Amino acid sequence: MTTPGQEPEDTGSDVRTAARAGHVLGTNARSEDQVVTAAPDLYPHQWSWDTAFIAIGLAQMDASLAQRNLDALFTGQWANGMVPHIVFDPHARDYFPGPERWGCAALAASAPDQPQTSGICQPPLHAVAAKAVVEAARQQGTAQESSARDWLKGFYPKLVAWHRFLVRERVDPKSGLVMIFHGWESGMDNSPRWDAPYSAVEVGATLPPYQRRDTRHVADPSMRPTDREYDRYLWLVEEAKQAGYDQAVLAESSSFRVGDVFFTAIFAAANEDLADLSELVGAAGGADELRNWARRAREAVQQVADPKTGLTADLDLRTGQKLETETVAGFSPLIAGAPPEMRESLVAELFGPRWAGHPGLRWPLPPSTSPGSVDFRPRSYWRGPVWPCMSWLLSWALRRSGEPDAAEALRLASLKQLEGVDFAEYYEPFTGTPLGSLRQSWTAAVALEWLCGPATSPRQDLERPGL
Ligand code: 2M8
Repeated sequence: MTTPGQEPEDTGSDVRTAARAGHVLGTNARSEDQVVTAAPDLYPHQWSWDTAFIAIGLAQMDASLAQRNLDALFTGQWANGMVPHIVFDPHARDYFPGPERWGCAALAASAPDQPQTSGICQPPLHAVAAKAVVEAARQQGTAQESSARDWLKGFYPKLVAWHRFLVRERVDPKSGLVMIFHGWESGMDNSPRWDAPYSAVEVGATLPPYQRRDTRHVADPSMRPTDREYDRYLWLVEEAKQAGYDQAVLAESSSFRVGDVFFTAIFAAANEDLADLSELVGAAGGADELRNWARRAREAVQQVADPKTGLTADLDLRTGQKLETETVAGFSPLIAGAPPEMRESLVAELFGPRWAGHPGLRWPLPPSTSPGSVDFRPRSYWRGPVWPCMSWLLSWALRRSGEPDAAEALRLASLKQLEGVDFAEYYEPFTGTPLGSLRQSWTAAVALEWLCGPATSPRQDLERPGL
């Protein structure tokens, strides 16, 4: 592990990394509106949580550009408050499943006609992004700060509507965890977390034929989910369509219904940040409700934590089974907030031999699945590779919950990982080889935040009471 507080030896390489990251975000931006897509070939649209990460990175350079990206995503927000997981660009056709397959505008009363969107959601990191944007604007001068505050007045109610959707439609009353109806909603599509619930999904004979496009954009198809997995992903889309994307129907009928602990942890953190923002827009009256949602989400996360390690499990809501897999999502209490003893044991676990302290790793960073697990596959997507966006989320959470040394260790190791190589979607843990999409926007964005954001100049206003 890197010694806490240690500076990267070669600051010139940091400047080069920051310049390369800015370049990737610039070339991934659409020329007409400066909206940054998730990746040029593999993901040529706006993805929901990718956009939150992208905004956090862009904000370090230009807060108004970050605002524009969040605004563009929210043009796809549904009337029921849901922020869909993809907002489609009508000019980019080379992605499957595209808008025709989802059919949202025709099937769901709350879906917008334009822009076209998918019919499911992803983890709600957007309030965290909005807070980061406002804080970055404050550092950029009085004019930027005042324009960010004006922007927030319009954006804040959209965030509240999004969070209210989750509380109304998705919080499982019994466990308090956020329910998801598709593994894509977790953002960790083929993670071993979902192996058991997916094994019960029976693909119907009426699944319309389809042609995958994703495998064409990677060097080796084994980096992507298998065809069998894809059949199930597409079948769940058919089920959602049959339900007319009605959330109450899906909560009863979907053959994939899981309490997602990591989604819930992000929801806890996002509610805290939204409560902080409420004061800035003169809506402090709403803060109590938001902090209450945060508390409930935090408690739900802690409820599924192992008493010894603090590592969490997801919950299969169809069977009541606890899904105990060794994935990076196990560190959810670090994101949601945890009592000091739980935090300490999770930090020890994080840098221990089953995770970032595994002796074979190229860089001391947590892989998406523990190398000690039977489910570990070093090159296969969410089943083993290291994802910089996850390392960032953990380092951000550690920084704000009073673990600056651990946060700094992840930051420094990640900057080493990204030095002189592509901003890939994910990295092989033992060799450091870049895998998947090689110009992935959120990877470039988190590099910018690590290099230009508050971690490089600790600020008082990042101290968070109450966690
Ligand atoms: C991946 O998911 C999409 C489906 O939503 C795909 O494989 O086609 C995931 O890594 C997800 O977390 C991410 O938001 C998306 C775009 O980067 O790609």
